[in-house]
Amino acid sequence: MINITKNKIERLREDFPILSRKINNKQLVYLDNSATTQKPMQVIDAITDYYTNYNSNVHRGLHKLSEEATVKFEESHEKVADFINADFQELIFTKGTTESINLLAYSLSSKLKKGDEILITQMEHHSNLVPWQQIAKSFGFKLNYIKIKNDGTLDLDDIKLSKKTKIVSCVHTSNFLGTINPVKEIGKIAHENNSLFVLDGAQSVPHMPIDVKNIDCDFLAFSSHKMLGPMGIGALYGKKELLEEMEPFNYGGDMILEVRFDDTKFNELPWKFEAGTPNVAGAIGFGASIDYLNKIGMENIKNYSNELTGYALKRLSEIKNLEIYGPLNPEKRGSLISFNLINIHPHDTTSLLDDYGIAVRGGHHCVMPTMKLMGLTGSTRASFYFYNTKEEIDYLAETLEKVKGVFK
Ligand code: 7TS
Repeated sequence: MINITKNKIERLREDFPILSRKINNKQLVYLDNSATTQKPMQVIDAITDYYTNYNSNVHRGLHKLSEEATVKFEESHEKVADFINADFQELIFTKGTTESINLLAYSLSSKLKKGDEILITQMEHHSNLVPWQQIAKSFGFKLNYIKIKNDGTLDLDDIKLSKKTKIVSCVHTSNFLGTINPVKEIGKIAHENNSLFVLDGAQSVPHMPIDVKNIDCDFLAFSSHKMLGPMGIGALYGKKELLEEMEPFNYGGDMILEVRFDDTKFNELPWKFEAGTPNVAGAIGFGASIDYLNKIGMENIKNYSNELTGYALKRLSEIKNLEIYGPLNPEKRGSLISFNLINIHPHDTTSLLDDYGIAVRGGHHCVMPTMKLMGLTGSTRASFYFYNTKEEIDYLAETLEKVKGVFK
């Protein structure tokens, strides 16, 4: 395990060639890690190695290449499952968080009755809102929301459950407010009501140690590309007994044990939920990203992330006419800060920062209802990972003063 010091970061940054790029003749300062993280050479090399040396389909060939690809593919499954303390059969590869939640929403819809209720929060990413909203519309379920308080945390006194509430689904770390929700507490409340508890871990799994058994969530969705791995692959964790009872979402090859003209016997977990040729290169890259994160240690990543976020909160709150959204305690927020410069459109702030080589995201961050609730149309968001430095945050703060100067 590596304790993250300034020297160590410099060495780690050498694994990420893109971080030495120049943008507009300026050194790139990449602060858009909530959208996607950069990839180290170890991940890029693992993918290249697969395509160069053992490209083949999995679970079907009896030849050497297919055997090698299958072993590596299944090893990646194992690594990702271990990473969140899940069992091998409980970890399904999907395209990412969005597909994981769609899989769940559609598969669970057959277990619910008309009039049943689903409870989510007012701070969900569209991925954990639209799928529930649309199945509610299609099948006659009711969608309810836990309110947000003025400080950007959830109002736990507002959790209204009834016998009809069958699912509670909640974001772990908000991608806009940064709020880290008390998920163990929410899960306990859900379980006392016999509701299933679903967790959107897209912004938490990359930044802190996650133990699904300790949290006691029934399902957890996350994406590889937000934790050093490739795009187009992610995971859905589900408790074995629940996955066993659920209907598959996709039907086709690889998810079957036996097919007759009149019926089909499905494959065992996790393959029952992985129909068709999977994203083998993606899976192998995902496995390599897990190796890389384990080498640094998730506890180290979490501690450094708190330190960096605390520093950024301090530097940004020194800027006059800059409004920060979400909790101001770095222990209670993930590694991201959404803000606006008063009277300056976030798109202007974001594109002026780009002129200085700073990559941040500006816009509605896929949380349109939350923005509307707060009377906003958008924000600028700086989001960090362990390869970012305090010097980069200083540069962001100095450049924001320059942006303000442009509009004087
Ligand atoms: N849930 C949360 C909390 C997210 O932040 C995101 C992506 C998703 C779900 C969807 O993940 P995907 O990998 O399936 O797309 N969030 C963002 C973001 O904040 N900026 O770009 C993507």
